[in-house]
Amino acid sequence: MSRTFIMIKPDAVRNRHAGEIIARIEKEGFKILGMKYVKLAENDAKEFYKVHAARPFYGELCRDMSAGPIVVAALERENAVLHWREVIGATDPKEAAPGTIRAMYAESKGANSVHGSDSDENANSEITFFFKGFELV
Ligand code: DAT
Ligand code: MG
Repeated sequence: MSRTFIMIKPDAVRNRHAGEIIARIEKEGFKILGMKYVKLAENDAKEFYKVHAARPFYGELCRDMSAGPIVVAALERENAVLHWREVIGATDPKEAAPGTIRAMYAESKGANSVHGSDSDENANSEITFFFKGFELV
């Protein structure tokens, strides 16, 4: 068993897809260790996405990610990181495979509905960013 960290981004919450995405989490066999509904300040988004600080879209990304409420969750499953990346699809919804969350719901490469950790190491640090130990059940 391994863990991943996921976010339902502001565009998906605004477009009322949060419930369908949570249903997909359950259908894909993930155990929900922790989940909450929060709104990031722009500085929180800057800290979370600091690995992308040098990329041209960093400012827009941090503004978009703090523009409205999000759902954050720590999930457990066999191969959690890889499986969730398969379920969400490519970063750009135009390149995302049919049936993936981004193909179904994303508006654009920036407003792409969901986040998923890219490694076990980053999953653990992203979970720690949002959750205290007692919030993981
Ligand atoms: P992913 O979310 O698929 O792991 P990433 O880590 O490369 O993608 O980038 C983080 C987020 O930044 C991504 O979900 C949306 C945004 N982003 C990435 N590339 C972008 C681009 N070329 N233009 C606008 N936003 C972009
Ligand atoms: Mg990434």
